[in-house]
Amino acid sequence: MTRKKILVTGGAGFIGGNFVQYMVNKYPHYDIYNLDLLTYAGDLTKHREIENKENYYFVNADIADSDAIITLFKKEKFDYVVHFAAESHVDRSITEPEIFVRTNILGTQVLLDAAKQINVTKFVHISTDEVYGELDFDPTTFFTEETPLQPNSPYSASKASSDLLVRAYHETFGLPVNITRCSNNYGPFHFPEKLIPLTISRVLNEEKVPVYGDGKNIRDWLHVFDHCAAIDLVLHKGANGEVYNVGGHNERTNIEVVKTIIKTLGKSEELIEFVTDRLGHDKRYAIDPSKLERLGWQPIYTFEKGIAQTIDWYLNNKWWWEQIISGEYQNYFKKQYTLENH
Ligand code: NAD
Ligand code: TDX
Repeated sequence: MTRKKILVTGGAGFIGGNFVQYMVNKYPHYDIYNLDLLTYAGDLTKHREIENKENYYFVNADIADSDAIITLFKKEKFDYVVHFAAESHVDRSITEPEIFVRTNILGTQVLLDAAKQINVTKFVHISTDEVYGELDFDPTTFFTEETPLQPNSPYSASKASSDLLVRAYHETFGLPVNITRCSNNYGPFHFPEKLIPLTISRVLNEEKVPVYGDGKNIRDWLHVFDHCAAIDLVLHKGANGEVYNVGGHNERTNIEVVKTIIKTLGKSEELIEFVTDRLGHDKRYAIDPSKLERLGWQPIYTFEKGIAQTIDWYLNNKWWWEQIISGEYQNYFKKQYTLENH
């Protein structure tokens, strides 16, 4: 089999990290390069089981540093780029939008330019369903690939901007690209600022769980392992220039998610604390993934199976998340929330 070089950006984060592990294990004849700046969201301890494998490499770099990126691309001549690196937390984009513009927009443009210069075989850009804006609560409506982009937060606006740049590099320069737009991921190594790992870690520590507004906003939950399989398929089989939506068929209100976690862990619902709503809080996301299903993808995880596996993972891997919530994260949490008992 032909040896390939694959650059994964943001491979020290949640989804990129799972994807790096999936690819290193599945394709021993591919060299997987994990490029990451190691911001607050990136950590390499998650890779202790693969870090000594012969087909795994780590590069510490900033995707917005064009000199470093061009030099690296010219040296390594990557075949494929799978681009996850981003500022990814909506709440942080409300308080610090500037870094979202730099990393998500400028960083993507720098990577596209470098990919164009070395003629990569494929550039897969990992985007989000949030670029489509929000749906109302009518359960028969879904985001399709044709839904207009109407991002509502600085985060989703920066992701939509990067999607448009990816499209433009395909239309203008013929760069072979795909864009994937997925729903909310969950699973191992999910950073505990996001709803599911925040709830699991706080419930395990008997701390209050902040639920925004009335808790009735709906998200569609996609297990990260199903997402990795989807990206693998798009990387190898996606038609150039196409967008693929990735969704889990698992819509839940936030309060249902929180109550499920509390019940599974045998704790009291008194831990729930309704707090001030997020500004511009999108009501509902839901995906029509039929285009990707036609390419050959089906999710394996129901929400019930996935959340049980995820809770088990957090119970068995306290070494990972306890080190994270004991550091700088404490300052973030205090700034973000005004709960009585934290
Ligand atoms: P994450 O925040 O867990 O990880 C992001 C990674 O990018 C971190 O390792 C960080 O160090 C790295 N990074 C940040 N800025 C960088 C820079 N300038 N240069 C190099 N590396 C940098 O994010 P995630 O949840 O794994 O999301 C990955 C991608 O998937 C993002 O593009 C996000 O928009 C998209 N996405 C995420 C979800 C989700 O539910 N988490 C859903 C839809 C789409
Ligand atoms: O403390 C909280 N309380 C709460 O009620 C947090 C952190 C969140 N929420 C709500 C807000 C959302 O309706 O839970 C829902 C999920 O919130 P997040 O985990 O912050 O995810 P979301 O804003 O939906 O965005 C996620 O999915 C799409 C990822 O963070 C994005 O990167 C991705 O693009």
